[in-house]
Amino acid sequence: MKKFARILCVLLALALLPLTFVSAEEKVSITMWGSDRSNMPFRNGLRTVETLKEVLGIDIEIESAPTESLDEKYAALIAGGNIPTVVQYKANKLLDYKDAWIALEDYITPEDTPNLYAVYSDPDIRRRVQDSDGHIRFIAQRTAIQCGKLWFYRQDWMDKLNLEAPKTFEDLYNVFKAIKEGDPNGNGIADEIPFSVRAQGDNKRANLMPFVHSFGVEETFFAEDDVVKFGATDARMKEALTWLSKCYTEGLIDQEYMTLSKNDWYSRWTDGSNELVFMGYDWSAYIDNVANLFKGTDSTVNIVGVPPMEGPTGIAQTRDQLQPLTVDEDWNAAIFVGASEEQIKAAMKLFDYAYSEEGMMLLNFGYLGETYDFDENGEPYYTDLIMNNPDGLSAQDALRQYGVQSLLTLRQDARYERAQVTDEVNKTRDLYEQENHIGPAFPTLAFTDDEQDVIRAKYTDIATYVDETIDAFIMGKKPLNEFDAFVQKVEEMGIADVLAVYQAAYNRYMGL
Ligand SMILES: [Ca+2]
Repeated sequence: MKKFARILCVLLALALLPLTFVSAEEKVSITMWGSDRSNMPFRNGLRTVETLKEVLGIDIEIESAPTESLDEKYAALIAGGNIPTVVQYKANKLLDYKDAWIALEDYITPEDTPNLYAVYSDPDIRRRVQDSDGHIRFIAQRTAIQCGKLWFYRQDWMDKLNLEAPKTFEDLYNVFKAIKEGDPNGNGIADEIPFSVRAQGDNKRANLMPFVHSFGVEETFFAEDDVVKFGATDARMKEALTWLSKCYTEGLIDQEYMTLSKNDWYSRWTDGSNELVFMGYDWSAYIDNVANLFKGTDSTVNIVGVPPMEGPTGIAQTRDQLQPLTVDEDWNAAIFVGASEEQIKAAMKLFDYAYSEEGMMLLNFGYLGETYDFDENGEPYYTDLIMNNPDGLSAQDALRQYGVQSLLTLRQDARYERAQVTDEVNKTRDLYEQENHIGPAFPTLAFTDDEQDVIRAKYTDIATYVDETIDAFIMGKKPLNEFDAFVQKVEEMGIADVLAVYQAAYNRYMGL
């Protein structure tokens, strides 16, 4: 933070220099920093970026930050002081440096940015981007659907072993056992892996833990009757961990759930001959991705989406679903305080365009007559170039070659989500949304500097300790009769102080 104060001094000094006027003909240039992923490119030369430059009459220079160790790259960017006009990152990481970004609320107006205004004047949206002092410091991606991730399994194996669809965790345990012992892949070896997930995100067990939601808790913070609680040490977590640990130690859950890459996970489903996995949890489109792995080798395979299992009190929910704004992801855009007024306006024009109908079509569907067309009902559909890509790319990868749905802050469209996937995926997503299988998600909160100090001082160590201990419980390295000692240690480490800070931020968010 001290380093940053020095940057500000330099900026102030620069501001006092005589202004140099540019000719009216000269285009405004903005620079944008953001995460560049192999499957989600954010680079100069992307076709959508070229189109945006042309349509908006601004020069856009992208500073790609390869996605590996993005946190360190972001810290280096801030410390280096040579900060681009726009920086895209996770909301909480941006708000770690509140002074670095301009307040945007005065730039979100019906006249200048009508498309942003239409969205951000909604109080439920506004509170999701509002900082602890009431300012808006970033523009976020607007999502279109709620159901993002879900469970799916091999119905053909269920049929083969004459199993009934499980409803409860006890049923699911019994199904896992039957799969493990029933040899549905027919090789005479008990090599089946009843439940397997790939390691994902900062929390490597992100695709395993949603099982605990049906027990009524979340892994970390959640609210119950407006009281903020800590899930890891809740008595209900002990129940959930008992079930997970039983499954893991009996070999019903993948022994490598912490480390499995996407490709290794895929080859567990099938490597062309051996088929090991029964059930998984991932983004809904993975129902199709996984089914496609069997194309040409096994036509009997039938991957279906399944609702969450029912917990001890009858809850059957997953809570880690999409929010109206994805503030936890890498594409929230803030504007650097060192930007000129022209650059600020140009950046806001770009964001506003991304939220407009025209910009939304460009960034969700691409190019009319090339990547998409309209059917007789006026609904857009992707052309064969995308859906049956000649280079064998998945629909999503084919689109992203064009810079469609790349890491630009944008407004997603439900038609994009529906047009890309099979009826099975759409059916399951509808089931989750319509039959109350999506539980209340805890909001991403904005903290004051003082509150952040408490979190840094106390919660950093707690999070590390909890993280390791939960895995030790699941893997049977630590018996669950040590759960109470674990709870006590977390209390000694100061979880009550952290909860007080979360409660204060939560109350601000809720207007309590
Ligand atoms: Ca077998």
